[in-house]
Amino acid sequence: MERKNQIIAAVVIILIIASYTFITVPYYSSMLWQHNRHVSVPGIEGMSEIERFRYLFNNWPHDKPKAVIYFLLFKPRIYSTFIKTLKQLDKFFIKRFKYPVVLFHEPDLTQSDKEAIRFSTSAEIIFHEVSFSTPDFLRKPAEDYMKVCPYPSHIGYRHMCRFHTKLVFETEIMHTAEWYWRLDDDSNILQHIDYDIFKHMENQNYKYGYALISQERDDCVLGLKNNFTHYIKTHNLTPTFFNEWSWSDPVDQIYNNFEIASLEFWRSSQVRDIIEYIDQSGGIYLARWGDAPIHTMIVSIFIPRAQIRVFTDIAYSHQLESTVDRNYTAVDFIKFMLTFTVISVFILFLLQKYLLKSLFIAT
Ligand SMILES: Nc1nc2c(ncn2[C@@H]2O[C@H](COP(=O)(O)OP(=O)(O)OP(=O)(O)O)[C@@H](O)[C@H]2O)c(=O)[nH]1
Ligand SMILES: [Mg+2]
Repeated sequence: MERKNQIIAAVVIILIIASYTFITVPYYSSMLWQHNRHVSVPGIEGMSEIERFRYLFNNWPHDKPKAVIYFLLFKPRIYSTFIKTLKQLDKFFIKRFKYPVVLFHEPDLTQSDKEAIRFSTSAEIIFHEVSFSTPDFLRKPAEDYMKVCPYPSHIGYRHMCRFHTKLVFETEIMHTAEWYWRLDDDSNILQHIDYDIFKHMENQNYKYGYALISQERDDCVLGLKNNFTHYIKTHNLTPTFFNEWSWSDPVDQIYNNFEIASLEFWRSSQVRDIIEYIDQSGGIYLARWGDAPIHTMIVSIFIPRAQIRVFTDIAYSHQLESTVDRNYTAVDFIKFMLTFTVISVFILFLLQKYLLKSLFIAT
């Protein structure tokens, strides 16, 4: 019996060490490897973030699109969500195609948060601070409108919607770059992307790209379509596909947590003008219009379908929506089996050692 216990204990220890080695060591060693590989451009130390960005694009290969990937960071989700997303993006796209990642963040981001983010990726990271406040033209106090479409109920969400709708395009970075790919901290790139999506957009004369369509709640777009319709009429516009789109029951929206687009488009005077009109109406705060339905409407007014690329070939997911059936890889399966086995053997070992023994003694 003594000998049997020793054998079981040895097996358990070996399995624990094996699973640790198999899962944890590669994880940390890849982090170290990536960190050491982080390319620091000579002479760039001491530059501000925006100077580093300018330097990068001033020395950009002439045949490569001036493109950035951008996120808006939300401090409470950096460690739980964002870093995992960034690692996936790094592994499946940036390592090969090397585009900079711009991280817009509020003032609460600390130096150690920045270091942790840089440490987790091989990507060239540019931090860009933004401060949010309700616009001056909004006269009503927040408590008067936060009950309209309170999903979610924090005002930061409305600031975020205004940022993606309008403010992001007013930053110097977005004035310098030609293309952007917006992702959210909960955007998952699930497999390798084996072509340069920005070059693809440029070569095929696309202006806008997305991966998924989702549905917005009717009570979160109150008055939005009417505002756009009014603008279309008063400006005598002929929309490309605005009139064919489903704007109610349900409201379809381009799920712009994955959005690739030409910045020339968003910087054009006609687009800036319509964004200004929508912004000034106050609906982003008063009715919680999301950036997704707003962008969808703008795109459906100005861009022909032929210039829109739907990236269903990229394995992407956000919340429950996905371009692929979630299929788990062989490595995921082995990791699961190994963890399951270790835990089961450990429980059996404890049962055998303590519970059965005490039962035996009791009887
Ligand atoms: N700085 C800042 N960023 C935010 C805030 N709320 C959301 N974000 C960011 O904006 C992006 C979209 O936020 P989500 O909460 O995922 O919004 P959503 O995709 O409409 O909602 P879900 O369907 O629940 O994912 C994410 O990258 C967040 O990090 C906020 O209050 N402040
Ligand atoms: Mg989200």
